[in-house]
Amino acid sequence: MNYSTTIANEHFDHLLLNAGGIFCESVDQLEKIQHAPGAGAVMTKSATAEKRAGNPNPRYFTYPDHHNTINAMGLPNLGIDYYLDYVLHHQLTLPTILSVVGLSEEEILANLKKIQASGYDGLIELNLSCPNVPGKPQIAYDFDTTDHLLDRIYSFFTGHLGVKLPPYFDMAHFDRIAKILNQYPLAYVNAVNSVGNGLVIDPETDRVVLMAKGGFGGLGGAQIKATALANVRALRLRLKPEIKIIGTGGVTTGRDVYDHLLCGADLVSVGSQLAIEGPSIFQRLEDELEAIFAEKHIESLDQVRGKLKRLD
Ligand code: RRO
Repeated sequence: MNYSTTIANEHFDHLLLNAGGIFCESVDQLEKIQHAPGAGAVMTKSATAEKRAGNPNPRYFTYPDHHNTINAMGLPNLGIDYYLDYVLHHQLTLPTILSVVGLSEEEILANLKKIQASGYDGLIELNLSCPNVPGKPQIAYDFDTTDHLLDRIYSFFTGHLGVKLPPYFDMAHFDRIAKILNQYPLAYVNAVNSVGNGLVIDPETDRVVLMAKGGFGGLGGAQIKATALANVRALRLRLKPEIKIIGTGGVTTGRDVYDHLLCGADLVSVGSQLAIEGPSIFQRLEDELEAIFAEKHIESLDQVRGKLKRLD
């Protein structure tokens, strides 16, 4: 299959990439994705202005079923200068997306100003949905704040920006966020971040499995697939066509990638299952996707992308 896909000025030869937070904190990890067969792009860990240690351990838990996770990492990262240096000065094999975040509006704006001043011309992802910093709400659940922030950003910013969104659960919220995003020249949206503030209990000890936040954390893996697909689909039906979509959530098989495509995803990222299996997962998923295309006699991505069928 020809997987050729374009977002803004970036060209992708494969559809899959690592989801934010997974295999992307250090250059060593990032390089493993750069060289993973079947990978189409690399996402860096969301960077704050200064490096952060994150929340105390345990802060990441894989369910015994090996397909689901909960995390309260708390934004551990090596700081914007580290990741900016990586995308500017390393020999990158794949298109690489520089993810940024901030603990305040001013920090976000300062990070974007720094990136713009550096001359970096690649894709940037603004994480509006980190669920795990104690006392800091997920920005994109506050529609007015999101609109105001994007307005401030686009008063000076000329780069290629995408936004990482939290999952929405109400049709009125899909309408509201799409209307806001459609006002801006965004390159893409990435839907979805982990499903915030779930709670997992260890049946042997009757305790939570994460140290921070009393055990509350972001859910990932197979359990969030239906929520992720709903968000990709709902956004694709509402966003202007220039805004592309990275589908994230619940990908453990080639069929899951196929379903994200049906809902309208341009690229698909893999989080929990990448952490479980390692970077060899990209080739497995692409091979499984190829098998589905062969079985259905599909010859081009256009026959699948956004082509979900309704019953009426
Ligand atoms: O670092 C984290 O705790 C984290 C982040 Br920034 C995010 O965007 N999503 C997530 O599940 N964890």
